[in-house]
Amino acid sequence: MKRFPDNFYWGGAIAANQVEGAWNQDGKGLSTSDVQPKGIFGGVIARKENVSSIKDVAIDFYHRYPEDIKLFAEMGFTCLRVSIAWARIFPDGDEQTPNEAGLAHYDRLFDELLSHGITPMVTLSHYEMPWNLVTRYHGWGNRLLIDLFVKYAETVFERYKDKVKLWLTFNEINMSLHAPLTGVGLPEGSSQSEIYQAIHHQLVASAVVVGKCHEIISDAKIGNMLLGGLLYPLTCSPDDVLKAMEENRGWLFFGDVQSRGCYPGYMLRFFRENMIELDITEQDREHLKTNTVDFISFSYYNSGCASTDDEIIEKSRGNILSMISNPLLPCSEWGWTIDATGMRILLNILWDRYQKPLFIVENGLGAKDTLKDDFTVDDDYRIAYLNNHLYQVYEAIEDGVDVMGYTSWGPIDLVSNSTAELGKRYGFIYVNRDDKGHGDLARYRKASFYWYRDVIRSNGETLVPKM
Ligand code: BGP
Repeated sequence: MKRFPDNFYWGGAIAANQVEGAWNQDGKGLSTSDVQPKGIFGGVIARKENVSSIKDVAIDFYHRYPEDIKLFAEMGFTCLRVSIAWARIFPDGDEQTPNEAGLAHYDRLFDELLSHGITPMVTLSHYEMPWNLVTRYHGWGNRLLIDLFVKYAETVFERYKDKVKLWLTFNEINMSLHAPLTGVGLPEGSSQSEIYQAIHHQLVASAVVVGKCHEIISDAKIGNMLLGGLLYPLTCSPDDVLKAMEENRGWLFFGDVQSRGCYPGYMLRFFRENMIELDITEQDREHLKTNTVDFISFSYYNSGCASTDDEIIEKSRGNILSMISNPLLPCSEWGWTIDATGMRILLNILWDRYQKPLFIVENGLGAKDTLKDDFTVDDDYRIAYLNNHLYQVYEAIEDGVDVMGYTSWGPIDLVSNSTAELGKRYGFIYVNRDDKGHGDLARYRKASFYWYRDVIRSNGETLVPKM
């Protein structure tokens, strides 16, 4: 019989800056997300009265969360991954005391989830930080950020210790290499040395808060979060195979540090050969070594290819992550390769490498949906994508991989991270708002809503090998 483990977490994942809105309410400070209205690759604007962003209201989750959580509960969610907006707790990031209104908001949110039997999983930092930390301190380039982040983390651990037992440190921590402003608060065009130094500070901060979390909430589990940027060699030439290995290490290295507690030899070689001299103290090494994560979480949307052919590499520039498309696989409307088997491969790679429980905290299909006159949406393409990926999760579990749970990305439509569109929809729940901000924000159940409800109800038994 095809079953997922008992106590497998089923649910969805959202991030504060992509759903909440209320960008300047209840004392919230300006964040890096607020100054990037066109998404993380769209540049920075100066926030003035007359400049607005789709994220200012987003899907108004800040006010509508009780209604939305009710819908998640109707699907049978046992877990919802959310993030706390750091700038709601410490508006400028460097205050002595936290903003009580911000803390109270998340109290209400967690209470609401718990009252529906939904376990909150909280990301401490999901693609936003107080903007003041960028302008005043040079972001994570400044070692002081470690202390400021630890203070923020301790504050929320203390406050929510009875309510939240699952935590993640930094969302897609490896993304800083591609979007330095969003990841580590450094301007585009920063040098490799500056970026890796900022990343080092973030890795140390991540380790310190793992320790703090264990101290403050003895029964909590805390994980890291990687963008699973799985790459295959474009051909079977050993040079391409080696290139794919190296490029995969470019993101796996974050997991190596967070899970194994030190920089791997191949990174030391990379730093040496690229004249990158990091300021790593003895105390940093100690923190990394003693505070490794309890589990590994990751996002997986698509795979790509690696090649040593310059012409092919040149053509792929401009893609997010500059991934080379796999000629054998189809793509989404946004050009993201669709590769369900990659889910199984990735789960096995991470399990073989780390031997720690894995949690799939993002996966899904961004697509254009049509709301019909009867307020339903036929999103069979989304059902097929999710079914096929989830079936491969099942296969990986059969392979012996320890998988804690699955939270699909954007269970309710939300603002896209890369392009700030609302028309790129991931949800089981349709939100009536378009890219221009038109619409009354009403929520409607899509066909996938009922499909996911049945998957959860049957603990995976209704999944089929391929749709
Ligand atoms: C991940 C982010 C999410 C989310 C998702 C989908 O990289 O962690 O925040 O947005 O990708 O990407 P997009 O919104 O660009 O479609």
